[in-house]
Amino acid sequence: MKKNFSHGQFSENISEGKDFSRRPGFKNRFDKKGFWGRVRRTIAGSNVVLEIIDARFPEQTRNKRIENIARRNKKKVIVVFNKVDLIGTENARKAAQEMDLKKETVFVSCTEKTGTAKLRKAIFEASRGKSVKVSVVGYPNTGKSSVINLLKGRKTMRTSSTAGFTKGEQYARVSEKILLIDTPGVIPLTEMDETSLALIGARSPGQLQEPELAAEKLVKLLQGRGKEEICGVKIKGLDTEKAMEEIALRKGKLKKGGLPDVKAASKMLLLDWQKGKKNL
Ligand SMILES: Nc1nc2c(ncn2[C@@H]2O[C@H](COP(=O)(O)OP(=O)(O)OP(=O)(O)O)[C@@H](O)[C@H]2O)c(=O)[nH]1
Ligand SMILES: [Mg+2]
Repeated sequence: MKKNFSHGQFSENISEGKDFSRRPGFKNRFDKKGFWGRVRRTIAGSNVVLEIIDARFPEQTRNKRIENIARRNKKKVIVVFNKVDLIGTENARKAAQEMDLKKETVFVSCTEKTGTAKLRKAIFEASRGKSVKVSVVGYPNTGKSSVINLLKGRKTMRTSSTAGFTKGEQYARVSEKILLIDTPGVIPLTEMDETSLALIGARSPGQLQEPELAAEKLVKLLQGRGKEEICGVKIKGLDTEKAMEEIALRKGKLKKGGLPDVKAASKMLLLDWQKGKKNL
């Protein structure tokens, strides 16, 4: 297959800020078949790659396959630790130091709008001030569309806590010289189980077979991080199953007969976690 890639080849589906994938009849070019080919072509057709990772789980949301594709295509990668507001920039920096990254790293928060100038500078330096196309890639829900909005200074791309929200590539010009390409999240093809995917936000609670398991794992994780209560329920030292029942009762998630609806409470808790609610 021809590997050449030019803007024109897919421009019928792309224009700035418009999500054509939502129009009836749109054929999703990022369907599983050919997915990696698509990622490869997007990267090959850009000059710089922004790999967006979730600062809370840098190792798990980093994608070495993307980095390898970029290296083979001789494209510079800037690793963006996003959502630093949820763990603190210093902790994110420490985590970065412990990783074998050897790449440019930038720390940003899209909600608190921090790190923008450094990110712009990194892109400018990577392109040596020339006009660039920047592909923005990463796992579902890491904040790719949000980072574009951050650079743009306003909401151009639609964002959502639903994993896999962006369906096709979309362009956004953030300055005379910088053109960004938003892409759908990279579907992790690794052996990661659904619980782990839920915790890193790559699978939405509604898509889980067993949200209860993921919610219990989350409670355990938060206990391990020294959190004392969730939704007003003291979780310190509490069995995770019991904790979820208490949370269901506290949040009024009840089945007929007043029994706690743990499944509903689990989905609610996971959604708050994936949205990056501050109190979790
Ligand atoms: N707390 C916090 N939440 C963020 C930040 N950036 C993004 N989010 C939230 O993370 C969720 C996902 O953001 P998106 O920008 O839609 O992520 P995406 O990578 O484009 O997701 P897909 O298109 O589904 O692959 C949304 O609920 C955002 O509000 C951040 O810096 N801090
Ligand atoms: Mg998106």
